[in-house]
Amino acid sequence: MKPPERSAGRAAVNVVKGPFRRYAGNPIITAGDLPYPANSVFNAGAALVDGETLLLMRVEDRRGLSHLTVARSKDGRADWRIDPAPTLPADPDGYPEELWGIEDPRITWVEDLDLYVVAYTAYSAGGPLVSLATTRDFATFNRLGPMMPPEDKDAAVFPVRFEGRYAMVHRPSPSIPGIGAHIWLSYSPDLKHWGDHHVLLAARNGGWWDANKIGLSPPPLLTDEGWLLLYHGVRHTIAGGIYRLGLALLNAKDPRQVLRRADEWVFGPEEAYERQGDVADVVFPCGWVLEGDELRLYYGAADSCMALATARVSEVLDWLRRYSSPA
Ligand code: BMA
Repeated sequence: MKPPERSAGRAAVNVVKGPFRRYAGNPIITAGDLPYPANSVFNAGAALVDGETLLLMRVEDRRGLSHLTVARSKDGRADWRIDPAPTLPADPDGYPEELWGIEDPRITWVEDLDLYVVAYTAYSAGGPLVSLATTRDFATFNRLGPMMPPEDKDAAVFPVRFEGRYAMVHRPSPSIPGIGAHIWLSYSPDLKHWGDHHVLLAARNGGWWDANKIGLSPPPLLTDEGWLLLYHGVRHTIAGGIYRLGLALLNAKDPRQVLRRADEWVFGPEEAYERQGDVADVVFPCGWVLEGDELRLYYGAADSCMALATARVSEVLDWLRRYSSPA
């Protein structure tokens, strides 16, 4: 029997080609592309605004604290125009929960508000928590303040209401060892007061790729088959964590019902820019945009730079059907 081919990384061995294809020009934005000094740029939220792709990027400055900065591109791939100074700096004087910066924004266009709602992590003295802000133009923002106490991250609001209530996905982290960090779903009549909390998707146990700690990646996307959920799972190894991505599908009318969840990860760190950086082996998307049939997934790579992968929604749904059984 022929021995398996050797390769330098894990990429070439037993690869299942998933629906997401990396853009050949990756990474699309690095710290060197910013018009001011910074350590890294990663984990951007994304939206289509005035016919262009807008990224609200997490920029880590040279103190180690993060703020958010806008980049715009006509084709969502190249020729990014980046704001000359931080677009949304942390405001620890007005909002003490932003003491150590703001991170990982997820953008949702909420039709009945006629506004974008940005869910982001505010790094407070008590730990990271979920804050919301609204904007129409990504130049001025209206902070709604902290929504969930620490530790809680990886939040996004749904674009529609369910029986009159807003809904938000988020990920509280229990401090008790052995209790996993699961994805939760909460409801609000006014975007401010949240309750009716449910576990939406639980981290698996033992040796699974998504054991112990999972979190939402971009905001849920409505498809013909339900809400498509892309989430990250963290596998803890002796060498550190590996951040990979998995897929699930939620009922369109009642997102508490999980219709499907794939067993295998659909995308993980393979390329050098994903495997080496400030934090090795991380792919971390906070935004995707759908233009025509093309789904563009924007992800932070190795907590250092921004990268892009594209797919067709139909291929993503086919893959999910193939690698899951109905819940
Ligand atoms: C998570 C978040 C992300 C980060 C990832 C990998 O907990 O803090 O911002 O990209 O870890 O370091």
